[in-house]
Amino acid sequence: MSSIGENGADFLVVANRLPVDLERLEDGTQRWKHSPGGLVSALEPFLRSHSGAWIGWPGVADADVEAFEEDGLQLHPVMLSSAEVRDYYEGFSNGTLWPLYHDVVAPPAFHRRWWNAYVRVNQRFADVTAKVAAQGATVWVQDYQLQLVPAMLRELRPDLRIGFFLHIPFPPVELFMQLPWRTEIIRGLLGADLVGFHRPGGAQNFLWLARRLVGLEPSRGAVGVRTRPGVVQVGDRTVRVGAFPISIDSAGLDALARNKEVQQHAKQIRNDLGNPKKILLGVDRLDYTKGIDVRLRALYELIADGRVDPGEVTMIQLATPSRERVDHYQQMRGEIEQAVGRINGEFSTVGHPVVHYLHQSVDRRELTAFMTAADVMVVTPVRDGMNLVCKEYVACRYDLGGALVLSEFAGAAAELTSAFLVNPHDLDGVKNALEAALTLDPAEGRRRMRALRRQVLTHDVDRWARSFLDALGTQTAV
Ligand code: GDG
Repeated sequence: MSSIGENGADFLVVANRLPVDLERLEDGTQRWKHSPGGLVSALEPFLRSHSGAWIGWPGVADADVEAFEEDGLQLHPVMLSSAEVRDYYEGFSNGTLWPLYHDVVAPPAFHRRWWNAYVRVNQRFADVTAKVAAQGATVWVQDYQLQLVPAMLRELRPDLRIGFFLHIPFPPVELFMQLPWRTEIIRGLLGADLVGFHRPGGAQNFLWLARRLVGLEPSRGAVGVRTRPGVVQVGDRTVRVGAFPISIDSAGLDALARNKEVQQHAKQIRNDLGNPKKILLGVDRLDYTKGIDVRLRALYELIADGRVDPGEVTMIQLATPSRERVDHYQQMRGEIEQAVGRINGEFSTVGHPVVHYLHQSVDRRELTAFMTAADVMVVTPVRDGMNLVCKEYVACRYDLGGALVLSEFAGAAAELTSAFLVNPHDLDGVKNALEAALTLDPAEGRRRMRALRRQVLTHDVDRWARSFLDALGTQTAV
């Protein structure tokens, strides 16, 4: 680790979180630890292989830390006070935008104090970026926490090339229109040269809103905003809009799954579980959008109906702790733990619980071993921008074993059409798909997995980043 020199960076990622978390230890010292999450998993392999800077919050309130360099990557921490963590992060980002953008599966709350903090923090991110970017640099702003940054940054640094990518769904117009600050958000995003979404539907929603909220309101001072497919004309500036489905480090994961120690560990896991006939696996941040309750309910009913033998089937549900101070998350955690308790209480025998529930995070090797051991991966979100877990499972199955049950409401469903696709609101449909996956003919399973792997191995995170940066017209980073 070393401090930063005077030269500005040519390629910058701006995200709510740094790819490392600051940890305060009990003895008063602090250290950096790699932080989990979809965004970090997706971008890290790409960024480390290029030279660049990352601007983000270190994950601890009131931590005023100097910029530093790690493995050739400049890290610029942005400070948040505890009130800002509450209002900008837990409040507006995760209590307003997250539920609103995920089809209001939980009711979004609208508070002016949260919004004001969101504006203030976005401005701080823009200010730090404006300071550390070299002349003409490319800046890639990430995700829903920072939707005002593109316009704020353009105001400060018109020389920069600015891209924005949204990692969560961009909602239907009728839902977005609920947001009291809808026009400000659209104007914020229009500060970018390129606005990217996972799915074409999100891009279309955005184009419609740009025309409706900015183009048709001359009283707000819009300078002739016009849209056509994939393009918004903002005065003399052209903003491109498109779909860029994110992916994973497919080859890296394939190689890790082939590793002898990981394979040994996968065998050990099956052994530790008492060699069940079938292992079901769920891996999610503990989030109400992920449909963990749906799969537990389906499993409960399948056992109660006598269609699944609890002596033969074991489920591992890994639920990584997430946003634990946000109300909906606390409530949902209680409900999920109750559902696990109900299945185990009614159907387990001593020493053989049906569901192994882990509210903790495990390291990448162990996660890969879980995926290699699992006969059926169950991914049932009620709404998910993409979902990387299902792609990771496919990348691990070099043996063409395993089966994937996947929600139609995950962005990944558009690519992974050989999975058992389910509507998570249709419990009977989920039960049927789980049963079909558990009793899958091995030849049919290999056929499906081969098709899934063809997609995932040829469409990896590097290709995603390159296609976004090509569309942004960047030569520096690729
Ligand atoms: C957002 C969008 C979009 C989970 N537990 C552990 C662990 N993980 C890793 C997974 C995966 C990542 O975290 C989760 O990514 P997802 O894509 O499934 O979900 P979100 O966190 O909600 O991500 C999502 C994504 O952004 C990227 O654009 O796909 O739709 O919601 O990589 O493997 N990793 C380790 N231990 C764990 O316990 N090591």
